[in-house]
Amino acid sequence: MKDDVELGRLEDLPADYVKDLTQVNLVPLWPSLRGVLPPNKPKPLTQATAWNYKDIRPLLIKAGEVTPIEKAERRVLVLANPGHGLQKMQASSAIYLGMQLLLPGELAPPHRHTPNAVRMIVEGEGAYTTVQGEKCIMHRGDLILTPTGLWHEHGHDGDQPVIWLDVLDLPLIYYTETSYHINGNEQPIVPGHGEKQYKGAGVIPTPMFTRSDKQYPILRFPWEDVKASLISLANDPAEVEAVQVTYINPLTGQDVENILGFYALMLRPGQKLRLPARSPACVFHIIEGAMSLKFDEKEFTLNEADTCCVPGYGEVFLTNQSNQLPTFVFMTDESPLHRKLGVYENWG
Ligand code: GTQ
Repeated sequence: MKDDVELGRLEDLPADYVKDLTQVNLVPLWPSLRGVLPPNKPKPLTQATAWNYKDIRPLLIKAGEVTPIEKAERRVLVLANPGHGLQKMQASSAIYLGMQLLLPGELAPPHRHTPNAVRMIVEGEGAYTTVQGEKCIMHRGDLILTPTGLWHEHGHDGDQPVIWLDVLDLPLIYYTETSYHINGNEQPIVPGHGEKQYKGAGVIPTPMFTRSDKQYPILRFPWEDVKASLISLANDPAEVEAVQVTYINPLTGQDVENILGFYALMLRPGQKLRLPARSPACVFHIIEGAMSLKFDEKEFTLNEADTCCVPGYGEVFLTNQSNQLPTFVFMTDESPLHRKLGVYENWG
């Protein structure tokens, strides 16, 4: 069957026939067949979209003035993709992005929920997230996990605003009608820090020859360690083109969370990098430096703390804006989800 064959439209059907169908909750497939199964390639709603931190920051600080934490629980401005409609609050089909503000002395109260979350710290010192009793200090560039079902609350002992980027798989969890939360009590702090226990990439703690069966051994990935890994990779071997690392669970070697994947990328001074067309949508967030990002006919300049989302199935061209300094980028995508669903593709 040729794709240029026009299928029958709803308007081609007798009106009383369509009415009879509707009456008993039936729908003809053929008027919608090309919509749900487009030829050769999906037609994503997700549009390549950038959000500049210089636009977000003053509006988020204003949110701190107009809405007390008690009236927000989480004081977040959502980075919404216009392709999905802003009210849907999604960056892509599976990814939610939000910028969260916590002011000195505030507490975003304890809860747990089915969506998985991570925080990428953007600005400020003195705040922390407690995850299942483990106190995770926030510094710029750190990644803190709050995987599905784990208790978490955010507190702030410092004296300046703290801002971070929330990345959740909320749109997918909401779509599957499995999204809910439970409020709880403040957690007693338990001793120990996963990122200290699992400090070396090649060794893990095995007291008395036993491995931990913790599902999430590392909850906080300090930026200084990730940055050092990137710089080391960039130098050995010096020819490696894409200087990229994946945040993994050291006990399984798999991605740190079930649905979204998290990565850090270093663009060498002056580097241009082409990323292949792959099925997952992808988010880019600048930790240090600046780059341009080109997708289809759109081109964005991304400076520190800027964030950009692109749909799947298209090449992405990144160019470091500096010939002297590296640029460091945090990335999120839907690869773990696509692999589990069996729909992951890399078109090269
Ligand atoms: O900090 O727990 O952006 O529950 C959205 C939902 C952040 C959080 C969000 C949440 C949180």
